[in-house]
Amino acid sequence: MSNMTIQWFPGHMSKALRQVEEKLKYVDIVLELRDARIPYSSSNPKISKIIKKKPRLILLTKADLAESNFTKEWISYYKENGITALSIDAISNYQINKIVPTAKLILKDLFEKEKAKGLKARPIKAMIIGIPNVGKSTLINTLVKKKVAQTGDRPGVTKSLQWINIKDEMMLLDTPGVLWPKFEDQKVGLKLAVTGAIKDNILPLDDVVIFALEYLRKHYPYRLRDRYQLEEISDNNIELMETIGRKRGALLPGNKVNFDKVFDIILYEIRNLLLGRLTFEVPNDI
Ligand SMILES: Nc1nc2c(ncn2[C@@H]2O[C@H](COP(=O)(O)OP(=O)(O)O)[C@@H](O)[C@H]2O)c(=O)[nH]1
Ligand SMILES: [Mg+2]
Repeated sequence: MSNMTIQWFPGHMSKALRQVEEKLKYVDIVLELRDARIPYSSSNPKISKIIKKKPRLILLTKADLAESNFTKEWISYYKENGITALSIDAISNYQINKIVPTAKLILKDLFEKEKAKGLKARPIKAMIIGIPNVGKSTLINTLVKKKVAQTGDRPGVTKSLQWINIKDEMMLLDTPGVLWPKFEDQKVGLKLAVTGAIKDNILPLDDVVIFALEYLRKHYPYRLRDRYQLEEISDNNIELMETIGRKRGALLPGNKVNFDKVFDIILYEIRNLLLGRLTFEVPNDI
């Protein structure tokens, strides 16, 4: 592996966590987004400490890109740990309408207590958090499209915060909490890069592509073979990339393989379902 030093700003991470922590007191529940293809690597390891006992719903985003049986495994894994998780796809609207009812179920006790005290029924107050590119804005837009209204000028709602009303049942803080992934662990960084969570110039692209090919060779060999029409899958990464490059005509003058082009082809195809739905980590890995 080549040098994997990452431009890393711990200050950003603590500031982001602090901002989430400050807003926590205004909401009933946190909707924590994680990428269904890498639910562990796309989370922030410090978030559980910050959230403490605040109710939480984990939303596994981009479920359309992940293998559904593994997504189910993750959901069971969270359940075993006392956390409710729901897989969603904010582009095709898959399970979007389950978010509010699931949040209601999680908050059942709280609302029953309020009712017993004679308080009026009220919308759930929620905030969305997650690492960059996990789908926060897309989800907010999808939820908003389902119903109108921007801010909440309701009694008992802090004026300085902006809320988005989702039907009459939920109010969402209009700015999501941005978490930073923790990619000091090489594998975590590589998974974030393969799925496009971090920009392609952050890690050396050859490392990212080699990681992806090794993962595919081990877990999805038949897909590699079919996609690139390989008779056999070479154990040698350079040789494998060369074969793919030649098959695709990614060549430089002198009939040499254009590796930069090969990197782009492979990453594009992985990220855009051309090798099928892919999951890059399962609960057993962690
Ligand atoms: N396939 C798929 N792509 C998604 C989904 N949600 C978001 N995206 C894409 O992921 C990228 C980042 O989404 P965005 O909402 O901007 O992420 P944010 O940085 O967390 O706000 C965009 O290209 C979205 O189109 C999803 O459920 N499925
Ligand atoms: Mg955004």
